[in-house]
Amino acid sequence: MGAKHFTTQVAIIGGGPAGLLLSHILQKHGIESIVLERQTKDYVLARIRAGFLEHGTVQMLRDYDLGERMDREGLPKNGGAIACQGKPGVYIDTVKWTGKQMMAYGQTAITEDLYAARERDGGHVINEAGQVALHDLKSDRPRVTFSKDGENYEIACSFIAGCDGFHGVSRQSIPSDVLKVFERAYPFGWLGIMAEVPPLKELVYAYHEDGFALASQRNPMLSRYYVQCDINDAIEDWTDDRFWEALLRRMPDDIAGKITTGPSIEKSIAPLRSFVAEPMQYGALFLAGDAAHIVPPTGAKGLNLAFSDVHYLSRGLIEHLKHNRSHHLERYSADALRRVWSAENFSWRMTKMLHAFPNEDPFTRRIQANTYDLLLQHPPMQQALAYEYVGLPF
Ligand code: RFL
Ligand code: PHB
Repeated sequence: MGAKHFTTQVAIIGGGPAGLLLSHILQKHGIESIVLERQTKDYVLARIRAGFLEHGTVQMLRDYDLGERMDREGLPKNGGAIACQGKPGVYIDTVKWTGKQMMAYGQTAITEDLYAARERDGGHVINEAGQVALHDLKSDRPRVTFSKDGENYEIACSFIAGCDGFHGVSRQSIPSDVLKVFERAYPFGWLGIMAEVPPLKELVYAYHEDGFALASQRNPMLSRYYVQCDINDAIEDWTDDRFWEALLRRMPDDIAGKITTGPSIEKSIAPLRSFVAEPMQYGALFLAGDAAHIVPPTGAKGLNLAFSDVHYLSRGLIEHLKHNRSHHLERYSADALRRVWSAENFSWRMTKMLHAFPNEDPFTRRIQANTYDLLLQHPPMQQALAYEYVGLPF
């Protein structure tokens, strides 16, 4: 049986935050798109990931009428605290150094808001799209084929946005002799838990010789905590008791004393990885978000970076499709990659400063300790960190 046909201007692969936001912005500018998502909506909404938004991300969500619930339920933050075993802590005050606030608001809530907006505005999102394949990327009539409920479909479009995350099909559709990959794996992961207990007032990143720990939050009754774990650990290795014991030991005593513990309602392990694929364009295909790059979560940049890609890509697509100018679309990969590499750099430095690296040689450990001392003793170092943490300008 032949495939059923759709036509649209932009086919968007992946209905995570990047794909949904792109579709929303394009629609605001009168541009049609279809989002193809492999999973069910419930599955996408159940994923628990990032939680800390840069100033520019918050502004972008507000600018596109997506800020209402965030401004009601999100927790504005003036920065975050960094601690290091046996030393005084340092507060990275983004308001003092940059005049800008950040926001604790979970990716889960953002994805809910984006789905709600797509449904309200009649956006075309197809969940449970299987066997997505991209064709004729070097032509001016690229196509996407997929299957759903046993039927085959084809979408004819002008452009394809690959927003399908690290394991998606879009990046893999670019010939390997075109794509350059830059990668670093870290010899540890993060074990994260969610617990229905009041969080600390501030985010706290802590170095300890046993490993990194992070205190974060989602709302006044929902805490998010992480500890560095072995890359080979399984979830079953970590009872709640073991988790809390590790967290409290790794946090400075005065901070540990303020942490409310309780049963976890979610627990998962994420590997840490730095990854960039270049270029972020191949013919009519444009990659955005985790499809093109991964950062270790230490800098809280992953989701923010996905949204900054969407900023550059939507600008280029709107200019091209509405005004027939291709200046920004042609520069998309170069513009997006400049910011991607700055976030990779920041996330890599934060990861190196704050984690216990197995089999570290004593020289490297001294350099690591000194990096923290420099930060602690020199306000300009804090200012520089605050400038990157709050998010570079687009
Ligand atoms: P996503 O969120 O991965 O969304 C991609 C979507 O594409 C779908 N998909 C496909 N659809 C159709 N056909 C295919 N062949 C497809 N293949 C995949 C997927 O089902 C999915 O819905 O990428 P996007 O939109 O670029 O957003 C990026 C962010 O999700 C990501 O950067 C952050 O969540 C990274 N990240 C974290 N970032 C932080 O800043 N702080 C964190 O604490 C944090 N924790 C995490 C994370 C990422 C994790 N992953 C990827 C496993 C924890 C985890 C576990
Ligand atoms: C989170 O709340 O999940 C979070 C916050 C800050 C980070 C990473 C994760 O750097």
